[in-house]
Amino acid sequence: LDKDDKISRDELLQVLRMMVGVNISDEQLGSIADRTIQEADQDGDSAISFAEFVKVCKLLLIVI
Ligand SMILES: [Ca+2]
Repeated sequence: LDKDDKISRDELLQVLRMMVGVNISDEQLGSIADRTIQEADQDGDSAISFAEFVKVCKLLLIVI
């Protein structure tokens, strides 16, 4: 993660990869990332702040 206090789609992909492990395709991971950003991005900047990331984690319990 870089230092801008936001999680971009690429960074979210890295985090998701760590969370779900290797038994998921890049395509699936990408669609999960798109979906979680869409659902969790509250201010519309297409990046996830920490507060939004907390929401992402809750969503992931449903998505995965
Ligand atoms: Ca945002």
